[in-house]
Amino acid sequence: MSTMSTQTATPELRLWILEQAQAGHSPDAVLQAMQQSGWDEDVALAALEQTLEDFLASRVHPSPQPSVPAQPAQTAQRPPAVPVPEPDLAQSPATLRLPDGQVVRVVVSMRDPRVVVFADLLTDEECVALRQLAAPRLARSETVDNTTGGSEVNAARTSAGMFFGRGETALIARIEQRIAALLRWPVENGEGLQVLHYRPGAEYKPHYDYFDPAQPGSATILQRGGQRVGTLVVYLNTPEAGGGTIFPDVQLEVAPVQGHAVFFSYDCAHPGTRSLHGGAPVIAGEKWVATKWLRERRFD
Ligand code: PD2
Ligand code: ZN
Repeated sequence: MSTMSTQTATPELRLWILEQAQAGHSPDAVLQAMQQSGWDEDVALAALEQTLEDFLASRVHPSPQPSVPAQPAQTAQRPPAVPVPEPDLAQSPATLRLPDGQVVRVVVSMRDPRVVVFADLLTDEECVALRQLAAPRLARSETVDNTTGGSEVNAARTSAGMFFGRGETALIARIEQRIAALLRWPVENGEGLQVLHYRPGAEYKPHYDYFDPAQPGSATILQRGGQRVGTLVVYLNTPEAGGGTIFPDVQLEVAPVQGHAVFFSYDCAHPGTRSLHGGAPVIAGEKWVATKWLRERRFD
């Protein structure tokens, strides 16, 4: 840090930062608000970056897994299973007609890990509109180096992202209702939609979306809505090449196609769920996704 300061980030400040990010405010806006309420710029920036980094790290980043053969599910110390979102596929339907009239096709259904690929979840118009709404609010992918005053690309963050507030616009509310009906999970248990934008070469390294209870930051995060129990990644465009969503434990790759979506659930915070997944590098073109994370309880 270039400035000595006696100010430090309190747990309350860190929680506030996370809430602002979840509510859809850009890091720049959060930084500005912190400065307006008297925080030194360097301290505010450091607290902001550390809090967001800790938040990301609280999702487990394992060492690379052997690619073959698939590991048997780990059962030791596996916490008890909790209810998870689940589409109504009991009769193996080819399509699901949702209450708003959207007819979604079921493309792939896998039991372990629980993964379902849908086509036609969003219309082309909805995908375009979401991209346009998100684009001006994407977080910068560069971080300022306080010692040199220059900027550097953070290697761990190769995509840019933003959060919408839940029900923020009529379009967002309609999409959230559609997802709730598809996955039979209350709208209130969903986090705000996150939009990510990847450029060529950008990727999302394999990770689990649940919060690691062993991480110090997790207790605070889990107070609001409990654990994540399911993820829906919706593709908002079709990259020219690359950018699939991969599940390394079962060597599955889902092709990103505009309007399609991949759903996966995890009934406990344990690698035995085989929910390890990542975004493969984009080879050509760009990639846009909207992610909806589903919590155990109301996420208010
Ligand atoms: O963009 C993806 O394919 C992807 C991959 C892994 C998104 C996420 N995780 C996520 O948003 O959690
Ligand atoms: Zn993920």
